This record gives sequence, structure tokens and C-alpha cells, in this order.
Amino acid sequence: ILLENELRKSVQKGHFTLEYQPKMNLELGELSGVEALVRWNHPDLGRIPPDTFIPLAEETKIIVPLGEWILRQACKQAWQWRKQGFKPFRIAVNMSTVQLEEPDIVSTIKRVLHEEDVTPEFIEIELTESSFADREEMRHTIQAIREIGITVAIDDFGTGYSTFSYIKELPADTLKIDMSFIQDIDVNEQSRAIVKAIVTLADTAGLRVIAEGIETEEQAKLLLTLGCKEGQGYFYSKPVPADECEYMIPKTV
Ligand code: G
Ligand code: G
Ligand code: NA
Ligand code: MN
Repeated sequence: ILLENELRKSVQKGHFTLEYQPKMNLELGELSGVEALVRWNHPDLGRIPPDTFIPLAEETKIIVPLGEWILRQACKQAWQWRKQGFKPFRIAVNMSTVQLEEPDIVSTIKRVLHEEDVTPEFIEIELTESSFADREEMRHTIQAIREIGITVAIDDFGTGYSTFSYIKELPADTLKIDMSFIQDIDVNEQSRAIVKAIVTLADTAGLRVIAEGIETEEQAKLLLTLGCKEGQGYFYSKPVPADECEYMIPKTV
């Protein structure tokens, strides 16, 4: 109860920041996008990890106003980077199923982009498989988001609900291979087989594929041999404040 009150107060007072983790083109070793991750900096309690407060924010629906703030911040950053002449790329924003269940979520997203003067080709939304599994309605919502021009990635792919035959029907652009398959890819033949199957599946369905949780160069090289050309992980960078990842972003000219 106490933490819930603090969370509400912090949303009003803006005690949050976003960090950004680069996504890399594994062949070129070049940044191809970033994922935004929210941080709560409580004035007295210090930094509270998202694993603790995101579930609470979901249960209490505080994630609805907080999620709108996160999207807005990401848009402001996209605008900044655009203005500074960096090569265009998408900022990926995580969105909870609770946010998708809001009846006005699509118009909220449109409004925030419009107010922040950001076009949809700079934004991607990351959803977990449960968002796709839940209900027909949810899939309509996801499709409506894609029709705006925002791309949709399925986060933690391979751990959830989706069967391979059913993936064709999913309204998504990208599969993010869950880090559990990447972290033992060099020692576990089964993980390699799963990654290869996901890459083949993505190719067949015309989806992009990205590996998360790359921690070593060896893992990155193995992923390339398996046909996965994009990745993210501590090997390249942990999530960092915007100015700390700018040096990795290619310039247009
Ligand atoms: O990197 P990290 O410790 O930031 O993330 C921990 C968990 O919190 C992850 O499951 C991540 O998806 C979630 N998370 C981080 N930022 C956000 C956010 O902005 N929105 C939502 N819904 N979840 C987030
Ligand atoms: O649920 P989601 O996939 O959005 O969560 C991302 C989480 O994974 C964040 O907590 C982020 O800090 C963490 N993360 C990102 N890269 C790595 C990595 O290379 N290794 C590990 N162990 N965690 C990572
Ligand atoms: Na994510
Ligand atoms: Mn993930």
C-alpha cells in the first residue's frame, strides 16, 4: 500500500527517467535502434528496479498514466536525436497488456505522437506474447497500432504461448528471441536449435528477428552463423542515459 502511494506521487512529480539500450546490426557492428527502459528514482528510497514496480503499476493501473509518460518521453528523445542529425532509427517502447486493454489506447498513442511532433516510423512497441494470446480484441488493437505505422515486436519470444503454426496470424513485425536461449547458446545444442528454428520461422513469415541478452562476442558470432543479424545485450551496452549512447549512433552525413 505504501509503495503504491509513493508510485502515484512519483508519477505526478515525474520521478522517472528513461534509459536506452542499443540494438545492433551484428554484421556491421552498428546501432540499428534502441529500447527505452523506465527507471524510478525515488527521492528517499533511491532507485527502485522495474521488476519491483512495473507489476505493482500494472495491478493498480498506474501503468496507464505512467506508460503514457514513457511514450511521451521516448517521443521527445526521438525528436531530439532527429534534430541533432543522427541517422533515423526506431525507439522501442515496452507496453504492458494492461495499457493495451484501455479502450482509447490507439487514440492516446496517436495523440502523443502528434503532440510531440514525431512520425510513427521512429517508434516501435514491444509486447509480450500474452498480449497476442489473450483475446481477439487485443489483436485488433495491435493491428490498429501497426496501421498507424508503428512497428510491433514480440518480446521474450519462445517462452510463451505462440505455436509455430499460429505465428503467421500474429499482427507483428519482429520476434525478439528471449535471452534464455542466447545465454547458453555456446554450450547448449538445444538452445542453438531453438534459435535456428525461430530464425527460419521469422524468414518464412516475413518477420524481422533480434536476439536479446548477448553478453559475449562468441554468442554474437554464433548468432550470425544461425542467420540472426540483429541483437542487443551487455556485450554492446547495458541500458544507459540518452547522452551515454549517443556516441554509438551513426550520423546521417
Ligand atoms: O532492464 P530492466 O531491468 O529495465 O527491465 C526489467 C523489466 O521491466 C523488464 O521485464 C522490462 O520489460 C520491464 N520494463 C522496463 N521498462 C519498462 C517500460 O517502460 N514499460 C513496461 N511496461 N515495462 C518495462
Ligand atoms: O522484458 P524485457 O525483455 O524488456 O527486459 C529486458 C531486461 O533485460 C532489462 O532488465 C535489461 O536490463 C536486461 N538485459 C538487457 N541486456 C541484457 C544482457 O545482456 N544480459 C542480461 N542478463 N540482462 C540483460
Ligand atoms: Na522489452
Ligand atoms: Mn525481452
